Amino acid sequence: MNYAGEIGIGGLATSEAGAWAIVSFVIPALNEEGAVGATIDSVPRQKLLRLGLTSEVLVVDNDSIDGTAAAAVRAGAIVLTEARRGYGSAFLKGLTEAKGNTLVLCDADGTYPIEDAEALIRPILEGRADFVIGSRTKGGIADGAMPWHHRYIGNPALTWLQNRLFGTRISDAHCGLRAISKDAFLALGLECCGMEFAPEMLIKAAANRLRIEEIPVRYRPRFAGKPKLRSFRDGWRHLKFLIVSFVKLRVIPTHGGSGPHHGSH
Ligand SMILES: Nc1nc2c(ncn2[C@@H]2O[C@H](COP(=O)(O)OP(=O)(O)O)[C@@H](O)[C@H]2O)c(=O)[nH]1
Ligand SMILES: [Mg+2]
Repeated sequence: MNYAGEIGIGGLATSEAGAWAIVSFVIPALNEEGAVGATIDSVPRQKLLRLGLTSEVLVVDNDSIDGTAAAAVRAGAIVLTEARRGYGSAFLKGLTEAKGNTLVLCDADGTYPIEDAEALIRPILEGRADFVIGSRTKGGIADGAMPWHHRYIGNPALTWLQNRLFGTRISDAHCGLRAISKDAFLALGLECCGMEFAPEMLIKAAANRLRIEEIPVRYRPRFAGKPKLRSFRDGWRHLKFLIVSFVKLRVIPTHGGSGPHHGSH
């Protein structure tokens, strides 16, 4: 869907159906009481409104034992509860419920510059891309934001393998700041409930020949709280997922049978 011609006419952006274009921010949160409020506050809702875009913020909680949900409501988000545990389940719930034609995926920990969301969604709004992923490798990583073994070993190695196996050309496969059109999200048929959701999205985006664009994003230390992903367990799961997906795509092509290819950027 292309909103380019619709933005800037009297400041209004309308969808093909005549409704206002909506951007949905979907934020999974597990015990993020100390960071979720400030993360929601940094969503540039007024700035988007000036561009004619209305927005909603959906926080998806599944098993927090702290005051995450209350903090999110106080900051003005809609809080959804997902019974199935997991990072992927939370995203699947939020992205499915989202009303927006453009969906932004972000952590609840303050690490991503969600205040710059306009740059992230612009390629989709202008009809140039279906899926936009941030790159912390290109945008810069502040001291203390990422453990050295993620920065110099795990992330580069898994990103290299992702590109090698699936023909993507990205520089930061683990970046959690992403945007996708609702239509493209629905076309992918994502189903992973755990952390494999992140590579599944990339693999299926390539297999479905989505137009993928990468933009540099800065990465900073968490506002508060602890990381939920565990380096070695999740790194290993990610590696297994890439290999199993590669084998499956080669043997049983899915979603139009396109298989791995060299995506356009
Ligand atoms: N609802 C929900 N959110 C989760 C779950 N696991 C992780 N998250 C959230 O997903 C985001 C990414 O996790 P995070 O700990 O920041 O991982 P890191 O960025 O790789 O260190 C954060 O906002 C977490 O609170 C989960 O099982 N359920
Ligand atoms: Mg995080």
